[in-house]
Amino acid sequence: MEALRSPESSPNLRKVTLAFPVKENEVLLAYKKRGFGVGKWNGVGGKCMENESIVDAMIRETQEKIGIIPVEYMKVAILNFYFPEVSPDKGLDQQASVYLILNWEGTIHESEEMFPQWFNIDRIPFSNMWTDDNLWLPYVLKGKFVNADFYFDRDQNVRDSNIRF
Ligand code: 6U4
Repeated sequence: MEALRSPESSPNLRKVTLAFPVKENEVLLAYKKRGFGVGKWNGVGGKCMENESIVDAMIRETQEKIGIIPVEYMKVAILNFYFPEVSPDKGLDQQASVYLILNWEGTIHESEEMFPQWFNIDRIPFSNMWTDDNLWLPYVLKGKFVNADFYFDRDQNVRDSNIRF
């Protein structure tokens, strides 16, 4: 059996962001209309550009994808996603920095890439999300910081994980 790639063996994980606006007992998810993760509800985000800080990428991606500028936010997780059955050349292995957005400017709207919708935190549509999400999102919404590694099979389901709270 092939060895799993690990943080040590994949030092150059692509940096991506995931952000979740929250208010009272609701969280905003966005439906991915195209690209990687198409058809899934997810946080808002995307790839960091070269020489861009992670916070700047989170703010830019949130503005591009749902129209708002985060002004108050907190980092709540660092998640390493590995796709050992896909060639590393495809660049799918990635490290997501996850934020809750507590306050923002502007009005939430749909973009070409994402359709946003508020969900009660007790009714998150985990069956239409990445399969790792129910292993960490409930915890970060309760205020825990999560560090985790997730390994996916070729159907994009979690086949192994290592979660640290
Ligand atoms: P472009 O090139 O603009 O289409 P971009 O939108 O920047 O790409 P993309 O489509 O590669 O990024 O998607 C990366 C996004 O997908 C990031 O926000 C992280 C998220 N993502 C990837 N794997 C995930 C996983 N297993 N669980 C999860 N989010 C994941 O919750």
